[in-house]
Amino acid sequence: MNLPFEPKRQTQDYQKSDAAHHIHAFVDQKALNAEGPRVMVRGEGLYLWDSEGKRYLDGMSGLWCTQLGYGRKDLTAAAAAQMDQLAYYNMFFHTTHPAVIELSELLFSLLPGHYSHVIYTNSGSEANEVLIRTVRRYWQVLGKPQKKIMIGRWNGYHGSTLAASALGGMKFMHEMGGLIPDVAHIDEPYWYAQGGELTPAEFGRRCALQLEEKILELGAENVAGFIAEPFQGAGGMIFPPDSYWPEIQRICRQYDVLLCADEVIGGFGRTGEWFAHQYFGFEPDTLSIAKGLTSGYLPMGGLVLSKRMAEALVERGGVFAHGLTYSGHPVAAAVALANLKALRDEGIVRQVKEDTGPYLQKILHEAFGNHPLIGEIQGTGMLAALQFAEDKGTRKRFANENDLAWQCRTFGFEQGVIIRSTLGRMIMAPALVASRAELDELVDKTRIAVDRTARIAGKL
Ligand code: PXG
Repeated sequence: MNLPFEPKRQTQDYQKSDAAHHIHAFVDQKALNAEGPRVMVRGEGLYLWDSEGKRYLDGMSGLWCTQLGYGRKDLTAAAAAQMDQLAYYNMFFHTTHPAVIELSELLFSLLPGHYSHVIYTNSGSEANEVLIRTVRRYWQVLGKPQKKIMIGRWNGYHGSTLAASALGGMKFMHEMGGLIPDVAHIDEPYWYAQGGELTPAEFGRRCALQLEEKILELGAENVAGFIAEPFQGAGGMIFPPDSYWPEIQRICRQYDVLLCADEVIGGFGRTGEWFAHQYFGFEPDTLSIAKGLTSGYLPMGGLVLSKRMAEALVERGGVFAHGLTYSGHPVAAAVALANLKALRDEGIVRQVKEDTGPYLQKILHEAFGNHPLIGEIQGTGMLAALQFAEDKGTRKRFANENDLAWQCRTFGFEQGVIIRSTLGRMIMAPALVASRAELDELVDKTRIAVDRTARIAGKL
């Protein structure tokens, strides 16, 4: 075994105990128990090692979150120092603490000037739970308590808790445990799959106009907000056509509907801008954040509010009936602060925008621009999606695209690279600190996995 450490136990021993105690995310647990999960034991930079000593280039930043990669000693040190000084306190009953204050000062120095306040949570799901109550409270304070309905999108993802999954548009999630009242959905702007004969620009506008139709159907006086990811992440790393966001913004403003951007994946430099809405050029009223806020080193999320909303809630709202034990947790805040400092002071976000991001997109286009299996490449910064196509001319997708993508992901693992599959799309979101050499390795290994998949699909 070629390990930079001694695993404490045998892989099968871990797997047996894992099967005895865990229900894993989004998987048939019985099938997983039969197969046995990979046991990940160490991370350094962009690399992970499993308990068998196999090394992987992590092309997904964990779950889109390790902006700085693994093993950053400055983050470890920040956590240890904060634990020594004040391991826990809270923001209840008229108290606060320096760690959370310093984090917020830095956070708002990185955000556009029209945001001022944040409600911290432990996760992205919680950020979106808080969103629903906060948006409704805002309209109550403005004397419009009937404005309660949230509009989301089919195939959007906003988390796994009850209300967050209801905002999302994953029907198979709605079927497990139900929806909540006062939530509606419109179509996703997935041109490749659903655009038909329309140009991307026409399709983008058509999808945006669905929002207007839905608002008119429900009555603008009843609609509180529209929530969407600037680009869909879990739904397949889908970028909307350029015509989409300007039209969505116009509609939200016209009907006095809050525009709520879920920046859980897009935030903290992923696109080469600090936040994805800046990349797409629109101005949301709220931002849901998590993941890259701490580079995933500790759980932390939040709901960022515009000055306009915060002013109404603070000056006219009275008691805000909400609070989480771990909101603004000092250790998570100290790690987030160290993380954001590193992203800023080491010029990492700028590097993604000016150097490594364009480089990744260039080598992807070289490797897959004419690939027989790939119909479209989307991406920017440290983000990319490869769309499988059975017929590139007509954009026909494979009937078994899900199986093919899963197979491609498995080939990737065999090759020592972790890429994510969704319905017919392969996704990459490597750490923002990836070097050109690591990006070369990511694309080279992905190419081998995609070629093997193309052979199975009869395309090579
Ligand atoms: N919003 C968005 C846009 C997300 O992507 C959440 C909210 C929920 O965050 P928490 O912290 O509660 O998980 C997410 C999470 C995947 C994948 O495979 C994506 C997520 C989580 C796990 C897996 O693409 N996104």
